[in-house]
Amino acid sequence: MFYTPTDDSILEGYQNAKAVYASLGLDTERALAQFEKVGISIHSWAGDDVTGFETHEGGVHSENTVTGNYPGRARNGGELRQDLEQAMRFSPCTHRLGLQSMYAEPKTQKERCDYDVEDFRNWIDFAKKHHMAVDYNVSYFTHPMMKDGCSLASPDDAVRAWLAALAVRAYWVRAGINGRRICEAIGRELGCTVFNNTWTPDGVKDNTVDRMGYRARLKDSLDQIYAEPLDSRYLCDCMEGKVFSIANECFTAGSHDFYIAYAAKNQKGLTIDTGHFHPTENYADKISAVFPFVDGMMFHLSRGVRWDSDHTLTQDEPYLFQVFQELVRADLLNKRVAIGLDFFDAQVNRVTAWIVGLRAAGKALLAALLEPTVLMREAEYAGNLGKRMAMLDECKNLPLNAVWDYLCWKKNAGVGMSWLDEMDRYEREVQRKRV
Ligand code: RNT
Ligand code: ZN
Repeated sequence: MFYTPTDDSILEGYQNAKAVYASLGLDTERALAQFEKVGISIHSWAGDDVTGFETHEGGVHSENTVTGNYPGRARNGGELRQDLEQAMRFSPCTHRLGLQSMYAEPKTQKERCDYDVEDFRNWIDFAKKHHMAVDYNVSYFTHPMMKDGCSLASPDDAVRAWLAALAVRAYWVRAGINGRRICEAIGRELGCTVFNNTWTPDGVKDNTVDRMGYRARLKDSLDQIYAEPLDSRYLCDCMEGKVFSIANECFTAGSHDFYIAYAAKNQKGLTIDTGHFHPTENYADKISAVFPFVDGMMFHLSRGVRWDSDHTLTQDEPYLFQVFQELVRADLLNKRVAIGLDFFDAQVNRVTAWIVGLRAAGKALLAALLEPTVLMREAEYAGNLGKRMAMLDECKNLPLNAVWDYLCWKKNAGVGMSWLDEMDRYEREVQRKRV
C-alpha cells in the first residue's frame, strides 16, 4: 500500500506553496482556475494498441509499430471506454477525447471511407457524459486499402474493383472528406471545436527518384479533402508531419516542411508530435515561428527515444515543459490550440500509461501557469541576463508538487502514488479477465 498524505498535511503544504508563489506575484488559485480551462486529449488508440474495431479478412499490416503483449488490451468500444474512465479517475486534468475513425461502431458493417457521425454515437454519448470535447483523426493506416504503405500520396490511381470500386487515393480522399463532416457534426452537437488531425505514413523505404510526384499527389488529395467549406467554429483541420517512420526511412511525403508550407498557404492548422523531430530539435521553438501564420496548432505529446516516437509521455520528455511555457508566455492557451497525448507501448499496463502521460502533461501545464514570467521578462529587457538565467533555474525547484497534490486531492484524482493500488485492483479484476 502506498502512503496517502493526510488532508492536513496536503493543505498545509499548499498554504506554504501559495505564499511562496505569492511572493513572486503569482496567484495559485488563479493558476488552478486557468488549469481547468485547458483540455488534454486522451488518445483512445493506446487502449487497444492502435488496432481499431474493424475486422479485415486475414488481418492487415499496421503502420504504427506497437511492441509487447501486456494482458488486458481493450477489445471493443465498451472496454475501451471503461479503460478511459479508469484513467480519467486519476488525472486532475480537464479531458478531451482523442478519436480515430478506426473506432467507429456502425450498426452494419461499412467501409472506413463511408463513416458518418452516427457511427460514433456511442463516443458522442461518452463525451457528453464526461463533458469532454473531442479530437478526431481519420486513420490513414492499418487497412487493406493502404498500398505499399501509402494512402493520400499513393501512385495507385487505378480502380481496384474488389473494394468499393475506388482507386486507393480516391478511397482515402473520400475518407478524408467524410472525416471533416464527422468532425463538424460532432463539434456542432457538443459545442466545441474538433481538431481534425491528418497523419499519413506515406513514404518510401529506400531512395525515391520521384519526391515531387509523391508530394504533388499528397497536395492534390488534401486540396480535394479541404475543398468543402465547413464551419470553423466546430472544426480545425491540422496536419502532422514526421521526420521519418519505420519503413519510410528515406522519404516521408508528409514532412514538416511540406505541412508547414501547406498550412500557411491554405490557412490550415499544424500538429506538432513531440516524438517526430530530430532528437536535439527543439519543437517548442516552433510555436512562435509557426502559430502566427497558420489556422491553429495541435500537439501530440509523446516521448521520443532514439528513433522511436511513441514512448509513454513522462516528465523526462526534453521539451515538454517548454511547450507549455511557450503556450503560456505567448498567451496561446485556449486560442485555437489543442493538446493531446499520443503514445503506445504494449509492454506496460495501457491505463497506467495514460495516467502517467496525463499527469506528466498536467504537471507541465501547472508549472507553466506558475512561472513568474513577468519578472523574468523584466530582467530580460533590462539586460540583466544573469538574473533571467538564475530565475529560470530556481523556478525548477519551486514547490509545484504541493500545488499539484492539493489539486489532485481537491479533484479526488489520487495524491502521490496512491492511485497505483487502485490500478493493481483494476488490472487484476478487470483487465486480466479479458481473455
Ligand atoms: C504516428 C502519428 C499519429 C499516430 C496516430 C495513431 O507517428 O504520431 O499521430 O500516432 O494517429
Ligand atoms: Zn502523433
